[in-house]
Amino acid sequence: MAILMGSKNDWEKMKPAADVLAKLGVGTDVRVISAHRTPARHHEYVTGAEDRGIEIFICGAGMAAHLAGVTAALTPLPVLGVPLDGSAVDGLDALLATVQMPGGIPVATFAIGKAGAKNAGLFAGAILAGRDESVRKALAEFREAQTAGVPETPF
Ligand code: RP5
Repeated sequence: MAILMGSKNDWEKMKPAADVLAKLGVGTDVRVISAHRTPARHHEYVTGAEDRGIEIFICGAGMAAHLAGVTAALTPLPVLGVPLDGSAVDGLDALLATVQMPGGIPVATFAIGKAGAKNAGLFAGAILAGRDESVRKALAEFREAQTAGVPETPF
């Protein structure tokens, strides 16, 4: 599982993806790779990923967020895009840049920011759960614990 982000400044917002995958027992390779600032690193990492056993990409970026889309252009593997806030328009730019892919190059786009990162991690786990019994069990336990942690009243 690869978790890519456009800047080291994105890590705090992308960490929930790594945290939830750790809870599911799924290892992650976390990298700072920018479609704009490090295009050669991006190309090399993504095109060699399948041979290194990467099955899914989670890509988080802010502003003109092309990281997920360009990653999807370079690989047939599933790409989960997380638009990040922090810009002058609070992530709306990243949301549109991530979600508005042309037909033929799919990116599954999640909510802006930390909630999107967490859900991308859970969604990646759900993909793996189709063939991995231990991830399936861990996901069920996560849901049970989450439900049990919701109080019946706010007092
Ligand atoms: C994007 O530009 C990054 O994903 C980040 O969210 C944003 C700003 O990057 P920094 O200037 O903080 O490095 O490429």
